[in-house]
Amino acid sequence: MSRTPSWEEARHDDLRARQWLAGRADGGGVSRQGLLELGAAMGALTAAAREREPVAVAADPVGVDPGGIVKPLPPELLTPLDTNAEMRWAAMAGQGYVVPTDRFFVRNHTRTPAIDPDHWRLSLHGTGLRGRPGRDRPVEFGLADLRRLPAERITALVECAGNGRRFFDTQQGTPAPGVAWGLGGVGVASWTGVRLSTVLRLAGLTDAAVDVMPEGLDPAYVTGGVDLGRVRRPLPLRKALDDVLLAYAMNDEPLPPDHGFPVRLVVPGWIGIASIKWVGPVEVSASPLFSPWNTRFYRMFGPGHAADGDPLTAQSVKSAFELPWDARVPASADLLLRGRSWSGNGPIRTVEVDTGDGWCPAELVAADAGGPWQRWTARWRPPAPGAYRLRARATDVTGAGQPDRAAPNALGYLFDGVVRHPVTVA
Ligand SMILES: Nc1nc2c(c(=O)[nH]1)N[C@H]1C(S)=C(S)[C@@H](COP(=O)(O)O)O[C@H]1N2
Ligand SMILES: [Mo]
Repeated sequence: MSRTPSWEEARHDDLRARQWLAGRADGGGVSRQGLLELGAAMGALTAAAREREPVAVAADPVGVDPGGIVKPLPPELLTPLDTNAEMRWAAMAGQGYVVPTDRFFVRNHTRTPAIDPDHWRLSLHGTGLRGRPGRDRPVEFGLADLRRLPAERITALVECAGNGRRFFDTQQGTPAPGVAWGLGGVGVASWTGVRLSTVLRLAGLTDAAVDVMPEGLDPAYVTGGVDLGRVRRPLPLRKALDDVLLAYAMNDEPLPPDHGFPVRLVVPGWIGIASIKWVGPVEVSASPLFSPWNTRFYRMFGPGHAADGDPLTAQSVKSAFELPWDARVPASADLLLRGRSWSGNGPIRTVEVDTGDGWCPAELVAADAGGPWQRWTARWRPPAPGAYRLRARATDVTGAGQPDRAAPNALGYLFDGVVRHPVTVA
């Protein structure tokens, strides 16, 4: 599979945000004023988060129960977090390369919609398609139409840009608003579907097209008193024509409701929000597009960043042990620690583990080389009963690694610090 360099996502985001600020990009329904007001509200919120004070505006429906998720949430597999559910890393012990669907994390801005597959349509429209812009009816595909097109199966990682956000607070004392993910806002699955490029070409893509914006059919997202409309985010045409899939199956079963039934995007290598679930309308535009999800959110704000925020780069390097948080393990036993590491820049090259007496190389599972994440093992014989902090850190092919302390940013994205995993030897 080809891989679009990660800088391309950053460059595209930055360009579109600047065009939007200059009034030269279309946002499909959200006014610039509305977003600026939200920006002020978010500013108050992030300031308050730094001060640890409650404020009147809420960034996310904090405390909302995950009743909008359809699948069961057994506590040994998933932990509810507001409208979302986080995978428990202990639930990956003994599993294969992919995350079984029953424990794959769920990130819902609102709730999982019930969609009737017989009436569902993928509906493409916009000035980047052949025909008289604005006057022609959209080009539609039903589920059966998509299934008749050439199918492709890929193994791809989906990770929320806020994965690891909790550790900005618990390890570094710089809390950020938003979903307080540990390390379980990530998963790898196999995805089957049709290439977005195939559908775009059938719909009459022209040379004038520059951006493609898929939109979810879940309820509109309201935050800080502003209705931002449906979840959507533009992709540059180059990425849309590269390796993006319109997936209708996950781990060889029909896509489950929580993961985008009947059809979602899978955008390999890009942050999770790019992989729009429950996709319905797709705008194909000859002019640049923006959405709140690449201007107001999913940018780096705060000290050391531009006033309008810097674009997110690729997902950061992370490592996780397949152990319960505060695991209890027997003393004087030989343990085989297992874990996984991953990076948005590309494959992992090395992993090291520290159980308390220095960094030692972990053994990489050879079969995973070059894939979206890397399994590893490390032997440990706990010397004595007591409390331990296990650490793992990885380096990817670009040389990016994991610092002891992640650089904070106002919205708590791209945590890359080494996580201290508590273990009690009894
Ligand atoms: N329509 C829609 N698509 C969406 C979202 C959403 O709330 N609505 N959440 C996004 C985010 S932020 C992430 S991280 C991924 C999560 O995919 P998953 O729930 O299948 O794990 O879906 C993305 N696609
Ligand atoms: Mo996300």
